Amino acid sequence: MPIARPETSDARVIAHVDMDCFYVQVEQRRQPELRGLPTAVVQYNEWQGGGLIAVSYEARKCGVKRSMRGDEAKAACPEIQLVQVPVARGKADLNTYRSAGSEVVSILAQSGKCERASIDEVYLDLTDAAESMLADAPPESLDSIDEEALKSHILGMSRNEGDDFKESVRDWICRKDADRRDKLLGCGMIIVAELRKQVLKETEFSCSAGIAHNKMLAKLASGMNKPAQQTVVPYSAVQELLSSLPIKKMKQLGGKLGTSLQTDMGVNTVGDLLQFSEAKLQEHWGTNTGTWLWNIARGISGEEVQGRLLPKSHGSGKTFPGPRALKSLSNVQHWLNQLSEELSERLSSDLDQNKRIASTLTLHASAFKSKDSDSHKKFPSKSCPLRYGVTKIQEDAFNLFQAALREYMGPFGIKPQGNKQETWRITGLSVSASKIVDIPSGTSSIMRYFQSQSTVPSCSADRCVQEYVEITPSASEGCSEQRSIETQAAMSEEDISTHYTENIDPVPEKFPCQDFSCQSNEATPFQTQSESSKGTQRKTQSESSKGTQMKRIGRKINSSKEKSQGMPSIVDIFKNYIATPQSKQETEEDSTVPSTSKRNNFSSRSSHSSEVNQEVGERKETKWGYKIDEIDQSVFDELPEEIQLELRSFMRPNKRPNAGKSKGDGSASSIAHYFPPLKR
Ligand code: DCP
Repeated sequence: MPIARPETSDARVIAHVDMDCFYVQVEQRRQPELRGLPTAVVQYNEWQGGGLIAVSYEARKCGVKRSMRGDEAKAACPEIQLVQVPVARGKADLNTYRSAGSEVVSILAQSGKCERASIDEVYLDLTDAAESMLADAPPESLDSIDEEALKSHILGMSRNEGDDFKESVRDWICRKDADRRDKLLGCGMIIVAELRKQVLKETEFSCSAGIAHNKMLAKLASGMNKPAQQTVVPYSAVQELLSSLPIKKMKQLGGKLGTSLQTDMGVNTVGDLLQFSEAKLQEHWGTNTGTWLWNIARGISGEEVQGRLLPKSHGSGKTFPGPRALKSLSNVQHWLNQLSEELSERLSSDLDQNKRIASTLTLHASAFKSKDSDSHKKFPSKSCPLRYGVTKIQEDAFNLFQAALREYMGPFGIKPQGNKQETWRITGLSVSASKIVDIPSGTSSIMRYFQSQSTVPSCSADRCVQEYVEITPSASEGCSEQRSIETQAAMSEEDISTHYTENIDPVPEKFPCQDFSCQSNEATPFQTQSESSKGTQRKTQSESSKGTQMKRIGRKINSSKEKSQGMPSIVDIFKNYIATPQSKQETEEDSTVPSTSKRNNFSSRSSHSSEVNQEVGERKETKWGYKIDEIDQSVFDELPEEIQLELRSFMRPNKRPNAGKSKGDGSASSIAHYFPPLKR
């Protein structure tokens, strides 16, 4: 079936740049003696050598995979070098990797509109740069074309046997009869090759790239030839690429919707979708999803590259799988304090470096109850206006938790069932700060800004605590006189369990390591294209003097010592201000998936893992089920998209209150009904 050809004037040049085995490269830069050796980065626990989260290409050649544990990797490749993820506050500290990613972004951002898509992925809109090149110095006019560009893989490029690869690429780039789209892609190839070389030179990191006319195709292409290579998708190659592309490999089709397309409609490749009319797809999947499917079958995607270099939110999370689940209020508070401290640090540095301020604090947790038919009930997420200062964040986070727990446990809290009381277990905690905006310049306006953000509280923190203590059995454990002893006891238990229980499951083990920073979809004044082209770190003189002022403020905000000494700080502005928890659950519970979905590979891993979990768990606590599907999704928001999608599809097997309804029902046709929206 012929593909509808969009207007030539729509031709854009989009690149997706993806770092190769990123954490490994960061560690190899830190320890150059590891370069060229089979290397893997592992989780910080020691159970079976820790879970692998990044594997070098040398190690991959020996059969080492990310799903393995350290011991397995050693068995497969005895000479493998295992490097532990840095740890801070009892959890993985990703700051090194995050900063390394920022180094790359600041180089790439100089070439055009740049969107930081995850910790190691960037989209670039190079249309303007390619058009300028085509106008001023088209490839055929160049004396020579860079070797790196000549090593590009061009999908669908015909080559006679014996032809020199690079010569063929040169001919393709310099074809006089090429259409404008291909000419622009040729320019894009040269620009991206140059950028990749620059990244390598300045950061020592290699990366791979995909170059195409839209984000979707560029992303597909970047993973096709790794490491350190680039792949181009000319318009003429789109149909062939998609015709053989398994449906689940397509972005956003890795989960339930993809499975349902396979089982309900016999669609195995993206190309198979071409047999259905738009109306038919809409009839089956609703208006928006139907149109979206019709478009992707033709390689059409209108998604713009967002000018966004800074994260949209900051967060810190940790999971407590299996027997490590938290069971006392004091233990929860201990971990919330750690997470809040990290969050506060990141907020201060954002304020310091970027002059940005966040206004909403959100608490997410995942939990299960000991004996409840309603055990799938989700632990509600709660938000309140954010108050700066580590102790305030800790306080508010704990209050939010208690309010959420009260809601989760229901009006009675304790439900006598036989002689046993119902209790709760927390398997994941995270705190995040969102609604980040640039602050007005100057200290006084910052103060005004904060004052204007204050709202009248509807629920006092004390009341929340009080109510909570009244209703839950575990709350009694949180009484102040017991707290310190309990915390110590609980902590030593956590330490002990680390040796054999942490990260038993191959998937959730990633989460403790994934303290996250969500990415913004909204450009800020720091993120406009013109600003981007000046580089992320560049500031005008007046901006840097503002920066100095902000540094002072940032320090004040972060200093609880100063606060205790009674020095004025922004924190004091909020002294009469109390957190108002608001449930966020509804907005986050919008995923609707087809009922016909079957378990995917991850699901089978899950069931296996649960068994392992249970087995190991029984050694310590016995009988606590581990509900992996309730782990907070935001914890891994920083991971590459396809991994997020894969994990989401695995983690949300039961969330479909209205399954079936949306099918054939145009009114329930939003794509958001089929999978959770990416917070990007
Ligand atoms: N990561 C993680 N847990 C996962 C997947 C990834 O912590 N389950 C981290 C480690 C990776 C980084 O994110 O280095 C980027 O993930 P990618 O999927 O891009 O994989 P790599 O960059 O490691 O390898 P590749 O060269 O295949 O992209």
